Amino acid sequence: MLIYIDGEFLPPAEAKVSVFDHGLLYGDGVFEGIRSYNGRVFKLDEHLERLYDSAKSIMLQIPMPIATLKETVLETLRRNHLREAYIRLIVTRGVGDLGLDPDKCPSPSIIIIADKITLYPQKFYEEGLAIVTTSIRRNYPEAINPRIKSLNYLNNILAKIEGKQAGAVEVLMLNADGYVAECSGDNIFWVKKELLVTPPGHIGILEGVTRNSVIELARQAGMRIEERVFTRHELYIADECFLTGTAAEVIPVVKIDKRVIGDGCPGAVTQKLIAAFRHLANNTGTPIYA
Ligand code: PXG
Repeated sequence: MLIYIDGEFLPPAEAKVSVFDHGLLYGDGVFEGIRSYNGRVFKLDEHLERLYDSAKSIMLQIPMPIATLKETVLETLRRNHLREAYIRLIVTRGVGDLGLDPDKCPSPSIIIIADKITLYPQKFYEEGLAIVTTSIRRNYPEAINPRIKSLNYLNNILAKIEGKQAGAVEVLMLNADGYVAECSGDNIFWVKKELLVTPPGHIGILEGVTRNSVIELARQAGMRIEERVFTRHELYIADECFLTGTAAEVIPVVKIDKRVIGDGCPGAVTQKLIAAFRHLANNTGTPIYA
């Protein structure tokens, strides 16, 4: 495996960052998780745009134009002879001193790791997930905006830990006001009587690339879709529920806090969107090997 780090392609044992990197010291940096399917990178421009937006929001200047970074992601995949891959793109604040001051970090680091993808068990897609609500609230947007995909993921990790203790694969997070926000690493949707609903960006969620693709697919299929605020009550009484994320794609949810959703099986709308998403992912994207 070859990892891109600041202009070089290095084997894992040599791909190292300094203990003074503020990405390590403070979680000061941004990242993206990207997939390639069938030799093409899915929604690469959208992921890159979100990376540069996240960086801009934290006043981190990515030391490479977007077009060059795009080409470097593709080159990393080529050097690793990958067609189906999970790509982790990371930009850290870089090396500074032990203080917080980001101005003492003159050169941000860019890291690209491309590896084979580990898929979730097929069983999850056929039978659906049981999720639970965590007591850990999603970050308050005026503290750390969840729209920033930063290296500071402790909010999500604490939620994940609680979910695992309850035996759940994913965990539902509410925002500080008690409205449904998202899961630890996935966005959430529900369906009732032909209407598809997902929380709006402003309540404090990561606006997922998969989420946005699913909204577009649903619109193309002529579905009615609303981005609006809702409570868990509406989830409990929904006909269907599913999650979206780069790793999970579209995955059904059949139980939330021990309430059975709909008839307890992945619903028709969910199944239709799973198929539509797979078709899109396998037939679009930036070619790795032109
Ligand atoms: N919400 C959060 C909080 C996320 O971290 C998503 C939604 C889905 O966004 P995309 O753009 O992927 O559709 C994410 C992204 C993992 C893992 O290993 C997952 C994410 C990030 C880092 C690791 O499961 N999810």
